[in-house]
Order: sequence, then C-alpha cells, then structure tokens
Amino acid sequence: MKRVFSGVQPTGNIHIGNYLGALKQFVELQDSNECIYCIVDMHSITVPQDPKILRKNILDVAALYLAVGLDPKKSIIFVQSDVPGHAELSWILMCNSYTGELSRMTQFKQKSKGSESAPTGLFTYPILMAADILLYDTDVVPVGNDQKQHIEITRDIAERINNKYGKTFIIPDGRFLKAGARIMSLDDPTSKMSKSAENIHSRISLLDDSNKIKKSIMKATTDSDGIVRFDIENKPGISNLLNIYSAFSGISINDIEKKYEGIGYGEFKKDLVSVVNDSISPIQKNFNEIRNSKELLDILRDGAERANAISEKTIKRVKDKFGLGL
Ligand code: ATP
Ligand code: LTN
Repeated sequence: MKRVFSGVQPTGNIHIGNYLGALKQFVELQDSNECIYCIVDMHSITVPQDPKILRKNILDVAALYLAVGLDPKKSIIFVQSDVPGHAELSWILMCNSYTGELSRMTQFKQKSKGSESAPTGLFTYPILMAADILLYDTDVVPVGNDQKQHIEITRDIAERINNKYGKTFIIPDGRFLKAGARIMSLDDPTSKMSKSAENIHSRISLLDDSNKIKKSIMKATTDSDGIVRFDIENKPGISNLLNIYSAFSGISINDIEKKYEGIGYGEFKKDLVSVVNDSISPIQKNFNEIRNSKELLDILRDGAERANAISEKTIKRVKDKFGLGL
C-alpha cells in the first residue's frame, strides 16, 4: 500500500478547479492506498485572514472533503495546526534549503509582487508544504498542475538531506490528472481558475446555486467562430469548457466534439450547465447534512490524533539523524 498525502487551503469556497484537479483524485485513491488529507490552515495565514472567517472556512473544507466522498474510516482527515510536527519539521527543512531556490518559486513571485513587506511565511511557504509531505513518509501527492514546482523542491530538499544524513525521507511523486489538472478562469481562460479572483463569474464554486452556475457558464468567454473544438492555442475558452464537460461527464473530448458538430455554443453551454449541476448537487446535499454536525468535529479530532501518532515517529527519527535533543 502506498501512502498518499495532500492538502487544501481554507481560503474560500472550493471551486471546480480544486475539485477536478485535486479532490476527485483524493476520493479515487482512498480505496487502495493509505490516505491522509489535511486542511492546511497554517498555509492560509501566509496572507492576512480574518480569524472568524478562517475558522468557518476550515469547517467548510472539512465538510466538503466528506461531501465529495472522503470516508474517515478509510482516510485520515485533520487540520494542519492540530499537529505540531508540521511546524517543527518545517524549521529543520528550512535550515537545509536555500534562499536562491525559494526565490525562484513562481507562486512567491506572483503573490509578493516584489514587495519588501511580503510576509516571510509567504517566502517559506514551500518548505511548510515539504514538511507536510515528508512528515508522513508520503509516496504520492495528488495535486493540480500549479503545484509541480512545490513538489520538485520537496524532492530536492529530501534528496539533499538523505545525501547528507543518510536515508531519512521517502522521495514523493506528484500525481496529476489529465482532464482536471488545470481548470482555467471562465472570464480569462489564459489564467487558472482561482478562489481569490475578484469576478465571481470567473469560477464555479462547489456551493454555488444553480442560477449562479448557469449565469457563469453562459457568460464564459469564448471565441466567435462557433465551432466546438479543442484547441488550447487558438480557442482557450471553448477548450476549457470542453475540459470541464469531459472531466465531469467522463465522456472523451473527442466524443463531445462530435456530439456538437454543427451545433452552436449556446446549446453546448446549456448542456454543460446540466452536466455541472448534476455532478455538484449531490455534493451540496451531503455538505448541508454534514456541515453543522457534531460528527464533523469528532472526525477532525480523531484524524489529528492519528496523524500526530505518525508525525511523532518521524520527528523522533529526524531529530536522531540530526543529533537534536536528548
Ligand atoms: P486559489 O489560487 O484558487 O485560491 P490555491 O491554489 O490557493 O487556490 P488550494 O486550495 O490550496 O488552492 O488548492 C487545492 C488543490 O487544488 C491543489 O491541489 C491545487 O493544485 C488544486 N487547484 C487549484 N486551482 C486549480 C485549478 N484551477 N485547476 C486544477 N487544480 C487546481
Ligand atoms: N500548496 C498547496 C496546498 C498544500 C499542499 C500541501 C498540497 C499545502 N501543503 C501538501 C499537497 C501536499 C496548494 O494547493 N496551494
């Protein structure tokens, strides 16, 4: 059995990009692997958060984890800050990483915009992510394409420490889905769909109502030639919608293109609204049942306990390798 680890930030409503790129894989993997899924609240404070909203968002993500089909009997589900090993290992990794490699991270460059007052945590964000992964001797990390660089630096740091101190860490592999790895924004199909973009119609959140979903899809940017064909270079808008259609319906892009041959974008978009709604409404129903239950808190407490048991063993092993403590 392989060990799987991944995390989602509690920074707002989870959108279909998060679902198709990451959460869908989480569910697929839990039947034949040992899975650990985290709500990475300490990553979320690398940018300012309102404490009340943060707490609400943590519980929303936890409830969505369960609503999409994660089963606490199969997977460990917990909140990052409930397990102190993440911060502890992060420091040790920080002492074995280079400011140069962190400076090359595109996420840091984008989010800090070169400002001298960018939080240090934003700079060291990838190290905390490496700690999340290495703490659990993870083999596989299911994520969206945007996380490739973070997986690479995790591997580099683990290899560096293994070379210096003897085998300490497992070298993890990223796992990326074909259809959902990079869902693009609906209003600007050249940038990725994001929780934080200003225009709410640029994304479809898992908790959006059907009217909002319809409006966002009907407004989605396309081109003017009216042909439903996958061509990322010349038709990024339609290609993105085809991707979403295919990922939710399981129908190949080729077959969808054939289905809409000679039919305009209007029909295609209308059907896409139904495809998305049909997939999302059972998730919303589950979410509403779970969100305010006592069971949710019990699941997170139990998850933290189980995660902590694994984490403590790793921390002990790493401290021994480094000669730390008594
Ligand atoms: P955002 O930029 O949308 O606020 P984020 O990148 O901070 O989100 P997280 O919530 O931490 O996102 O991401 C959770 C998972 O969703 C990660 O595995 C990430 O790779 C994936 N993901 C995020 N955006 C997309 C997207 N547009 N398409 C596919 N996967 C995505
Ligand atoms: N950086 C990730 C979230 C994240 C993560 C992790 C993903 C934090 N720690 C460990 C996988 C494994 C993001 O999606 N923004």
